[in-house]
Amino acid sequence: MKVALITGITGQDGAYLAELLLEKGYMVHGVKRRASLINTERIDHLYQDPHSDNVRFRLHYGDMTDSTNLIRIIQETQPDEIYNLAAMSHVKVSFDTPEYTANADGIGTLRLLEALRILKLEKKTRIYQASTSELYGLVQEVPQKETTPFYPRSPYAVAKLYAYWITVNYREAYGMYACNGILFNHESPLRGETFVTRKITRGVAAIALGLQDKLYLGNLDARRDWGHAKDYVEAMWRILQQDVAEDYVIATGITTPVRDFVRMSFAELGIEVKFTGEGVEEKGVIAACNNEEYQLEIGKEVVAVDPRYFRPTEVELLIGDPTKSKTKLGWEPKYDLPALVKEMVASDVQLFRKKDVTQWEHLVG
Ligand code: NDP
Ligand code: GDR
Repeated sequence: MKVALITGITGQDGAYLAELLLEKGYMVHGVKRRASLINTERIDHLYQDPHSDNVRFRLHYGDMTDSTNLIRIIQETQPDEIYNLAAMSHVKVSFDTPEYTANADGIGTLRLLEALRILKLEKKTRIYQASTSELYGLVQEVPQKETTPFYPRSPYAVAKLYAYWITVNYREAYGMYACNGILFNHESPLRGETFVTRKITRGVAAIALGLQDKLYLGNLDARRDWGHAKDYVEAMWRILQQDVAEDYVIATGITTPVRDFVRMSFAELGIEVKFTGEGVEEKGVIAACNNEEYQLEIGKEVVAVDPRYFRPTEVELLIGDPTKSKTKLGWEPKYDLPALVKEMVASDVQLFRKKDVTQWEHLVG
């Protein structure tokens, strides 16, 4: 039985990847942080009673900022594959916590690589590093591919740049099977509520159900290449199954402005939203509502711009070229953007129907 260790198992990708690896027959170990509230909601359905036989899913307390802890977990679990998904992953928040972000996202990756050397596992254990399209930052070339120069635009992206290169360096210096997946934005119903897609689908569901008045957003012009997390974790696994360790771009090749994601999400519920005005004055108003269930007045303002959500330096355009991953990994996404939007909106409508959400402002980011 193959053994995998996933850092960041409680996150969006960690949950989908754990599910995939369990389906493939792996023993899955995950690193989770101690938190004052339970933070395993995304993986609770995978929990197995440790007292039962043939347990294939185990969690270990740990943190990317704690070397000795990482060494001990790796020593205990002796993984064939490590997927390093743990990170302070919010670009805007990284401007508020730049030093911590560098420590967890940048040096954290070094800690894992060094742990493998210390434990003499550099030839046994394959390691996947969660690199990101944020490395491309200020546009140098489109579509962005493996050879496109990097120009990071946030403390998060700079930390991930270090992680990218230290992964390449350990591969070249010590012959380790260490790879970067340069993944473009990927979303799902499990996406954190403060990333723009989930913020939109939650907001749209809450507005339609009369639980929220308006959705406040930042830069509506930003364009992203959005895929589904379920497709992207399949690519992570494939990256570690090759004969030769290499880095890959994972993307759909289609880019869409944030504004269109808003339109598509409302349209999913039969609500047409029109945008008027420019810059911070831009607003989204109800132009039509073809669903009798939602009592929305024509002309009602449901989207507004709040400069609080602007970033000091922005990444305006991301569009990936997945040719290498399609050719060499045989990877092909199953979801397109309309299917993703459909699933996310339906899931949020269902969530709001199930529970009363009153405290909501603290989630908006
Ligand atoms: P999430 O933010 O959903 O999950 C991040 C995970 O990392 C959580 O499990 C979190 O734990 C954990 N974590 C954060 N800090 C630490 C730490 N110091 N020590 C241990 N664990 C920590 O991210 P995603 O699942 O969306 O992304 C997975 C990885 O892929 C991240 O590294 C991200 O930067 C990268 N990435 C994501 C993309 C995307 O579009 N989703 C695109 C490209 C790269 P907790 O639950 O306790 O907060
Ligand atoms: P991103 O994702 O920064 O691309 O990083 P996010 O969804 O946060 O932003 C995408 C774009 O939308 C614009 N935007 C807003 N963003 C947020 N969060 N909230 C808003 O209200 C809002 N309004 C407009 C942003 O300015 C941006 O241009 C994600 C993370 O998952 C990273 O970890 C990962 O590396 C990259 O994707 C690829």
